[in-house]
Amino acid sequence: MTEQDLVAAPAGVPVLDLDPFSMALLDDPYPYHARLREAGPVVWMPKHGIYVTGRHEQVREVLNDHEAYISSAGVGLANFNKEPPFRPKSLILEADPPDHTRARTVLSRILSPRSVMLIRASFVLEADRLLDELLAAVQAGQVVDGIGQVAEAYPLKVFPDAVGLESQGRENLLLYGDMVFNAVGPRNELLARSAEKVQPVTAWIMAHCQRHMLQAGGFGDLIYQAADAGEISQDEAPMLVRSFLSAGVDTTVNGIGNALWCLASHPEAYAKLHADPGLARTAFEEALRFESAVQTFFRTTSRDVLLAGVPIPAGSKVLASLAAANRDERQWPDPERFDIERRPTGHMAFGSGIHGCVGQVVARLEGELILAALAKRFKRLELAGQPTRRLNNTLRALSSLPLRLTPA
Ligand code: OVV
Repeated sequence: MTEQDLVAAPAGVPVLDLDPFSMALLDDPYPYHARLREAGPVVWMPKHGIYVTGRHEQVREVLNDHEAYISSAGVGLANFNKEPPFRPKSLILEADPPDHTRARTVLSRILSPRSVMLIRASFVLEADRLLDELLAAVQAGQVVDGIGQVAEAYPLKVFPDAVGLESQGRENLLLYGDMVFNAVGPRNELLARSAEKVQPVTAWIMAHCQRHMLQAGGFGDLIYQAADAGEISQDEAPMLVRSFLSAGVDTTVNGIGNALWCLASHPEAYAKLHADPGLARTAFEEALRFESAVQTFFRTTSRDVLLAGVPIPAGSKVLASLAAANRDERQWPDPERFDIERRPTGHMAFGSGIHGCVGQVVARLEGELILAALAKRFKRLELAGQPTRRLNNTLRALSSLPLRLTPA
């Protein structure tokens, strides 16, 4: 008998006896998402002793009521009030107001639309440089791997450059992201496998959060300047740089990778994008809705709450499926259709509320620029073989995406 078996099913809540973190459901989550939405506005999963919601209205409600649904007890399955966190808690992700507010204020300013305008030109230059290289490779007859050569290559160049990180060792950012996002799930095989490499990778990350490792004027240095100004303490600065390095790369890599997969599997959508590269921004947005890079986050109830009339006791873990909400037929007309002319305002891929992605201006910039650069150079983008998945407890990720590209 496991600990989970002891958690009795609460009365009046539909029960769904599934493990959303099993390999099978991570590999193909959409039939499970449909069952989740259908079963009710909130369901009980005995396997992990959690409440789960996959409808847009309730996901939005959970994320927007940060007093009832707190983050300081962790945004994964683990309840930090009962077990120690796997790493020192993030000062922004795993915090509630008022602690959260100070960190958020600093990061919001560093990643604001105004400040991102200053890096736009360099992001444009790099997208063009990378895609010119890709065009040359295609003209030389190569099949392209959309993940390695585009989805990983571009964010791994522009984002760490913007943070002010050295070029050496950036592959650690992908390994660290894989680990941090696996740690949002249960202690399953996936977490065990990514945690095997935890020590050297964490050591590299933490070393690169130090001030002397960060180029003056970059996002990392700007955090230390905020500490100099007394907005945060000197001890908090490296921890906030860690947030950039945790959340800033694997997310955009998979956002872009998934967008390429969507376009490769919907030729009519790519044809539209090629005809009008100005659609790049909404195409990226629709890909975020359709194949959300970050699939889920948890909250913990701070008190007894009612969600869609369902009573949830204090101290419960609530799983919000951003990805299921993004295909909720109650919210979206024809949700299973990938339509780059849809304006999917209100999608949950960046979350919502006070914890909504603070880097979304940068993420959208990367997605827009890489898709526009691609659309301008190639008239067709097709699958050249079976893509392979990289299973992760939280990320929807591919490890390879063979593409046949036809120059315009
Ligand atoms: C995985 C993740 C998402 C968002 C923020 C952070 C981590 C953080 O470390 O602050």
